[in-house]
Amino acid sequence: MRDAVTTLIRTYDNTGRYLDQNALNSIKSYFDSGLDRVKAAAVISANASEIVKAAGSQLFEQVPELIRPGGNAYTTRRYAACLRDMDYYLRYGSYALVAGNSDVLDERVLTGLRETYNSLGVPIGSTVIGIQIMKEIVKAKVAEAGVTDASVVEAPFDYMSRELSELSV
Ligand SMILES: CCC1=C(C)/C(=C/C2=NC(=C\c3[nH]c(/C=C4\NC(=O)[C@H](C)[C@H]4CC)c(C)c3CCC(=O)O)/C(CCC(=O)O)=C2C)NC1=O
Repeated sequence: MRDAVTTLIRTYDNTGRYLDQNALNSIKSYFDSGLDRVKAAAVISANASEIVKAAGSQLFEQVPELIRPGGNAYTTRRYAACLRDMDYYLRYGSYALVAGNSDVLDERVLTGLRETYNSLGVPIGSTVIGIQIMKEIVKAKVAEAGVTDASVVEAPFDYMSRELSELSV
């Protein structure tokens, strides 16, 4: 599991180079956004269950067939599994936010996920809608908490969405 700094150092060490201007700029932007990323993670931690619940309600409002008979989130067990998955995306998203790097998402969340979802008939498009709804809720809460550039919270949610929807099996 790596963060922005260890990833960069690994890249430069692999070719025996000193950190150049590009590297230093990217480290600087990691530190410059650090306080905002930590604040955002604190907002997520303090509001996690509320965020997941709100995102679930919005998702089922937007795609009501998910919770109708025949829908993938129909039955209490599958409804709960869906919200649990949303909670995973939120929690690991907060780790990636702090790390400034998506490595933890690849390692702990995304590997093999498409295959699992496909074999269980979990709709990936709707899952991505859920992740995006969660991103918007987090952005609003983070902005309320005084983070001026709420765009820092986008990266992990967009990464999960992209990887889930585009990686071919
Ligand atoms: C930490 C990393 C991690 C992830 C990401 C994870 C996902 C994950 N989601 C699963 C199931 C599931 N996932 C969903 C999710 C949904 N259904 C919908 O219609 C919605 C679109 C969506 C919610 C947004 C559902 C309903 C199931 C149960 C499917 C079934 O058993 O039929 C399963 C199968 C095993 C199980 O039911 O627990 C896994 C492994 N597990 C992990 O350990």
